[in-house]
Amino acid sequence: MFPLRYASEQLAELALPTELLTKISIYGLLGTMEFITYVGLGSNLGDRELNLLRAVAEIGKIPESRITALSGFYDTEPVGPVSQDSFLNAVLRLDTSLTPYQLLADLQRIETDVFHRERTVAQGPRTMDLDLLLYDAIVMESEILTIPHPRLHERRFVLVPLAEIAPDQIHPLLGKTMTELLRDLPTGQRVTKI
Ligand code: PH2
Ligand code: MG
Ligand code: MG
Repeated sequence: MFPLRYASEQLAELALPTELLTKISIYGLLGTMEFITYVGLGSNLGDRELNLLRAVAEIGKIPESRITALSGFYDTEPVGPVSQDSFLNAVLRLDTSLTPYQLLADLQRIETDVFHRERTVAQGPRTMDLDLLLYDAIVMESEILTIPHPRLHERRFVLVPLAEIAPDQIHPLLGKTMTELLRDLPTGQRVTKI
């Protein structure tokens, strides 16, 4: 399903960008390294609010990581090719010393083991979707992970909660803040704070 689960950690590390490897080795020498990441949460199956709260609690248990901000919860119109129920979306900030691949593995473990998520319809209904949106100022693209999240800047259901907790955060590829990206979005895509 996800090769990461079976790949050795060394192999996964090889695909990390030089910028991050440099930072890891320098901070490794100093004995501290922490990266600011943002994770998007979404649910449109079952008790959506309970699902989001549960996901926050589970993310709080990820090793070497701590939640340092949490947005409000937003009821959002479904976006994309699949006709489905409204989502509840939120974004949290996670300070971590895990690498992007380690963090991705933990997020996928929560989706699968805690929420028994079934990956049947692409972009379809799900009990829990956890997306790694931003990892520090890193830009990377591999088969299993693209950072920043490739559709982040087009989605009001991501940008509204992200701009709530990180208004001045710069998108490392587009060079604009989250507030600016949100301002640039065409109207539409209903997003309502609950
Ligand atoms: N996730 C999708 C597809 N469409 N629409 C909303 N409003 N919120 C989501 O989280 C969402 C979506 C696939 O990841
Ligand atoms: Mg998603
Ligand atoms: Mg996802």
